[in-house]
Amino acid sequence: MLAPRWTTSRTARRLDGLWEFAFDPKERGLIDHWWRSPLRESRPMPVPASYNDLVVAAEEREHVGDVWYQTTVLLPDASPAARSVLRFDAATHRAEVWVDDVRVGSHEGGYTPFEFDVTSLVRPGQPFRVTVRVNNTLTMQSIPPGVVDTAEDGRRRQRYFHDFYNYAGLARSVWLLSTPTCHIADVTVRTTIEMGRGLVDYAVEVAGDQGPGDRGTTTVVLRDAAGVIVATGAGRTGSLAVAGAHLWSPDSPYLYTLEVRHESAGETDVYSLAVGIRTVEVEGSRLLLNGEPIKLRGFGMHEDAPWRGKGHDDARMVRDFALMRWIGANSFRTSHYPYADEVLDLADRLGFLVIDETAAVGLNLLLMSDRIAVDDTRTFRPGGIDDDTLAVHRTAIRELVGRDKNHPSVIMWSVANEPETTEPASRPYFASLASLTRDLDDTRPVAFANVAFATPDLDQVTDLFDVVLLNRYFGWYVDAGDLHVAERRLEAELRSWAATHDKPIIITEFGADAVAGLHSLPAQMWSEEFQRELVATYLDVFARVDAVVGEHVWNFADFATMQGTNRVVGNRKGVFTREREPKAVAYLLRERWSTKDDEVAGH
Ligand code: GCB
Repeated sequence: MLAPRWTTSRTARRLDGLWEFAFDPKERGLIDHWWRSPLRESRPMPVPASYNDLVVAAEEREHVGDVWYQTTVLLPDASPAARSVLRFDAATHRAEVWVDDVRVGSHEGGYTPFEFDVTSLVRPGQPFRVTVRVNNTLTMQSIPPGVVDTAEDGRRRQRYFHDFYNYAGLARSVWLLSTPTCHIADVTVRTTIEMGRGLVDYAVEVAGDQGPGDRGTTTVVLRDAAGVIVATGAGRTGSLAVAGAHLWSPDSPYLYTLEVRHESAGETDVYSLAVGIRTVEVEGSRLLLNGEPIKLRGFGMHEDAPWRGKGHDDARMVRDFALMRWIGANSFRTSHYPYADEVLDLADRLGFLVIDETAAVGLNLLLMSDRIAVDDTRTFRPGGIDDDTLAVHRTAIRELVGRDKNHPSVIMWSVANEPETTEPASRPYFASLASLTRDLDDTRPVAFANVAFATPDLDQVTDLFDVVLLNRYFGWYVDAGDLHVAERRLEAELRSWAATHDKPIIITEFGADAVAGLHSLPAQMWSEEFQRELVATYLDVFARVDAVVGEHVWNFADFATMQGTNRVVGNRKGVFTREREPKAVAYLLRERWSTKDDEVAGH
């Protein structure tokens, strides 16, 4: 799906701001047709933002079920729009949408965009009402999964198998887009390098034409960063050769612009997108970017901040990238869901290598069995993670790849975080996901982040994937506080992965909670000193194991979670606080990760 862009033939108007908002604890909205009139007893609510931390009542913050958003939109009198589209960058976790009294559609999944053609419902000069029912319920058939139980006092409670707060609402922009009737519906770009030349293969999908007789004409132009045309093409598919191409890399995130133009029956549509020419390959235990081995340094992250929750915020995003540069990181994982489009655009521009993850976190009924009562802790079974979940998971992958396939920063797909992969039934499940992802995109490695219990002797699925991603917590959840044992066990396990699989290994999580300002000598758990020592120990081990090609500290910043005895108002494994100030470990990482060259390049 194409990202919203202003071009000479398109407008892209954000409908962000204060919307009307109402909780629906008695589930009256659908029965009483709340979309048919202005929401009663509504309150203002900002879009984009999660609503949870903008209310003060606990039962509202923890509300399970529907909430309603509504706004009124006016098209200018002289609106040139031939086709109007209502687009939501995300609605967590599902949404149903009406324009005035007409239901225009629904969408499942909280972190990928969806849009509806509303041309026949909107008229220039006339206001129209947009009403959205957003539902935050997680079940075993949603991605991510969860269960709803009933407390002794009759309240519905949402339980889930993942460690970040279940923020909900319209956390990303809502748009009113206009395009010509016959329009460019999708563009796919793949880049290769052949004898010093960059090749940009493109495929354009057109929709809204007059039928088979009306092919129209499609032309493309590739411009360099100075705006100079370096290649042109004609037709809906083609290959553009760029002699002496500037390759995209973290050191030099060079972007070309591909301008696509489609003309048909007197209409012209224009769309342009950034293109980075680069290749990603796995060769034995090495990860290659443009044919050269690369090492990833960086973080697992979260879209998370005070008040806004998961609401996208350009200011927070810019600060996060500035801190990543300051510390010498070159990479991050979109743990544990697809991030806002804006984040990947900036990663393209600033040269970060992204492991792009679906929202499939918590496909593991054992992990939270101390906190969530499930009768049967086998994960893969009817009623557990089953064929219905698989269908939703496959759609989540299609939507992720569909949205992010053209980003040079995206170098790998992660189909899940810490799923159960020791049950034999996990194998067909993951075989289906691995082959789907490769069918959709055979230019990037496919992986998933492995959980501590699924050691090489027990794991059933790693051979189906290209890279081994490991989340490990020796010295924290196991051998708590003992870094000597942690060091030995970590090294032994990494060597055993390297011996059993000839694949690159990336440690996608390692870390320790530290409450900022808590100190202890000798270092003890929860202090800044202990976090620093644990991270230093791990980095030393990684440097000794050749197959390790990446280290992502968990986590970039402290973040909100559900309440629990092992969480101090959220997860404190951040290298930065939730307010994005450094803890002691940040200076250690900056020292280890910053090289002279980086400093010269202004990293
Ligand atoms: C993990 C999870 C991550 C948690 C982290 C922790 O393994 O992947 O979501 O936040 O551990 O801190 O427990």
